[in-house]
Formats: sequence, C-alpha cells, structure tokens
Amino acid sequence: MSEFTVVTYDWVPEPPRGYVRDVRICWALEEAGLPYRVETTPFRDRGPEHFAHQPFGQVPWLTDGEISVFESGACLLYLGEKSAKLLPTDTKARVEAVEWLIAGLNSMEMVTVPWSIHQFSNDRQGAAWERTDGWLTTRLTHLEKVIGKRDWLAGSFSIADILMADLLRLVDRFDGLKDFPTTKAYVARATARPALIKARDEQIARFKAADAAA
Ligand SMILES: N[C@@H](CCC(=O)N[C@@H](CS)C(=O)NCC(=O)O)C(=O)O
Repeated sequence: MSEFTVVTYDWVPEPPRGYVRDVRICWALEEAGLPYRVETTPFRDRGPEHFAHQPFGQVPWLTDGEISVFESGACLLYLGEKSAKLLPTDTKARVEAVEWLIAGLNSMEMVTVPWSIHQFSNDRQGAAWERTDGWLTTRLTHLEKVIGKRDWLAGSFSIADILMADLLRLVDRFDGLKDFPTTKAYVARATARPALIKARDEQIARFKAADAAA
C-alpha cells in the first residue's frame, strides 16, 4: 500500500488559509479514500531540502515512497493513475479530464491568479485591473456555456473538477462569479463535497494550531 505524504507550509498568514493548494491534493486523496498524512515545511525559512522537492520554493508537493511530485496539477495526475474515482479509465473520458485539468491550469488559472492578487491587494482601479477583469470575464463567459451542458467537466467527477472548482472558489470568494450563475452553481456543487470540506477545514485548523504554538 502506498504511503502518500502531502507537504505544505507550517504556517501561512490569514488571507490564503483554506486556499493553499495542498487542499487540491488532500481533496483528491479523500475522494479516492487513499490513506495519507500531511507534513509541513517552514514558510519563512525555505531551505535546500524544500527546493530539492519544489524548485520554486512553493507548496504543495506529494511523496509516494521514493517518488516526489511537485506542481498541484502533476500531483493530481499522479493520483489519477491510482484511482478511477479521480480519472476515468475510458479513453475518451480520460482525455477529456486531462484536457480540462490543463485548461484549468493554463487557460483559467493564468487569469484567476492575477485577478485574485488585485483583489487581495484591494487594487481594483486603473488599466491593469480593467484589463485583468475583462480577461477573466471573457474566460468565464466561455466556461459558463460549457458548464451549462454538464454536471462535471469530463462526465463523471474527476481531478479536472477538483482543479477547476478549487481555482474558481477563490474567484467566488471575491464575488467574481455573480454574473455566471451556472459556474457559481458548479462551484457550489463541487465545494459541498465532504472530501473538500474535510481537506479545507483541516488545513485551516492546522494553520490555526500553528498560530497557537507560535
Ligand atoms: N503552479 C504551482 C503553484 C504553487 C503555489 O503558488 N503555491 C503557493 C501556495 S498555494 C505558494 O507556495 N506560494 C508561496 C510562494 O510562491 O512563494 C502549483 O500548482 O503547485
């Protein structure tokens, strides 16, 4: 039996709590019923051991025995190989799930991250904000049509939905889905899943415990 370990920071400031990307990995492990533990690495003092696993000094990474995987998308694909609950075995559905996972990472998150940085910084004026907000609106307008035709991106729930719903729930946090009711309902459907609730609440509890220990 594999011994999965998800590595995240030992502490983060309040604003990103509940949204640090280890949630994606823990959510997938919970969905699949695969046993795992969470370990931490210092947030403030990122040493060579950290960079040996994650070359940008970020989190998360996932280990499975001798194997170490960084990038949340790569971790999800790795886990997809371990469970049909995460990645369908049928070729057509599998390709669709991989397409949507990469669309989430490469076509959506490249917009949602700068948009969220504007939100976190309370910087919602000027040309840069207008451009980023318009860019997100365009992407969401297209996504809204796709999501209107299906419950989950690849037919059944998969790692594509974990990735997409996770990045969209950050947009939803700042009310960025208010003009996109179908997408908003999709995020609500995904985030009502017990596996996400457990992964997110445990992350928040871990960081809170680190406050108390400091
Ligand atoms: N593309 C990476 C992004 C990882 C990432 O941005 N991690 C954040 C936490 S959610 C982080 O480590 N931020 C601190 C930093 O970038 O220094 C992935 O999906 O794993």
